[in-house]
Amino acid sequence: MKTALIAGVTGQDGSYLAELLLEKGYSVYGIIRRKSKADYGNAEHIKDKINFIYADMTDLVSLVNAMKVSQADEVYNLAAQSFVGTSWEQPIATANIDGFGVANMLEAIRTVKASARFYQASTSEMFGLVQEIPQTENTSFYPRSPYGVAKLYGHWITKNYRESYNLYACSGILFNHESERRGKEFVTRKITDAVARIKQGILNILELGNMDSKRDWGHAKDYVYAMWLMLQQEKPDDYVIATNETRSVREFVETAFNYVDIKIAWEGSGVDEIGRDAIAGRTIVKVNPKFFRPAEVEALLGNPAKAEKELGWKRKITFPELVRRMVGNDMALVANELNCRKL
Ligand code: NAP
Ligand code: G4F
Repeated sequence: MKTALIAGVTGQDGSYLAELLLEKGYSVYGIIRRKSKADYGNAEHIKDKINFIYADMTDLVSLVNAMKVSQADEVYNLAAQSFVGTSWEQPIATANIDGFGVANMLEAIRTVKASARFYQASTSEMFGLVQEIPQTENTSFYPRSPYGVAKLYGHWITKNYRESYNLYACSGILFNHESERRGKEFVTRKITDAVARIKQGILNILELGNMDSKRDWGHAKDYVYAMWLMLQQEKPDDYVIATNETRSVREFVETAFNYVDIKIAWEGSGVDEIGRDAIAGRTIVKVNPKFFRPAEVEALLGNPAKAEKELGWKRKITFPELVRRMVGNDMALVANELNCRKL
């Protein structure tokens, strides 16, 4: 039986990865942060199957302990301050967790069990102001947020430890991936939650920032499988994981409302753009500049050809299916919330 240690097990990806590894018969250890009230986040439903270890990416001693206790064969670092917007409000914390935290984990592996295989959650945010379209493993980086800059350090220190110490260390350069478990601060879940609330009459308007922004959106369940594949190869390497399709935030809004039979009619432009319910006529989407970012990543499009060829990875869940699942899930959650209010 193999043993895995997942940092970030309470997050979106960590919970899907834990499910995958448990299905494969792994003994799974998960890093959890001490909070005033115990909170297993997205891993609540599998909490009895995971061996939790209290640790923090900013605390080397706790990561050394996590390695000693777990004796993990595979270590997945999915822990991060993962919201780009917050990285301007907490640039130093973001650097400490998303950047130096990776060095802490690599040092813990190197000193406790150098034979362990390591996965680092790198990101398409590192491409930022994109230098070519589509982006591949060879595209130059140009991060546009404190988050992107911190992640770039994590990416390079992973490569450096591979080259310096011959560690089996890989980075997955993952493009946006979403799911029913996505935090509501991210644009996709913010939209699907609002669609469900507007449809069920408890919200009037969805307020968004830059609707021209384009992303390459996949489903998290497909993407955690790629993480596992990366650690099963003969040699460690870095891979882009993406769908090779890009859509604007506006298209995501249209698709999501379409699943609850609301067609959007757009009017105006820039900060004055609004979206009306084409039948009822009322405004249900508008722009609020408070959601604009100090520097934006305008468009991302990833080419996963290397992962498809070398790992045999292929995404299964299409964009319409991703949106359908997220809207369906939020419709059910909101209906449940309304039922509870009536009781
Ligand atoms: P997420 O849902 O925000 O999960 C982040 C996880 O990190 C949570 O378990 C969180 O624990 C943990 N964490 C935060 N700070 C920590 C610290 N100081 N010490 C230990 N754990 C800490 O993020 P996700 O969407 O699953 O993403 C997983 C990873 O992939 C992240 O590194 C993210 O930056 C990266 N990534 C994500 C995407 C995407 O589109 N989802 C794309 C590329 C890369 P709490 O529950 O205690 O907060
Ligand atoms: O959903 P987002 O916040 O995701 P973003 O910034 O692309 O970051 C996510 O993907 C990265 C991979 O590229 C990960 F590394 C990172 O951890 C995270 O998972 O924003 C997507 C786009 C942005 O251009 C943003 O400006 O949507 C735009 N947007 C427009 N209105 C909005 C909003 N974003 C948010 N969060 N909220 C809005 O109201």
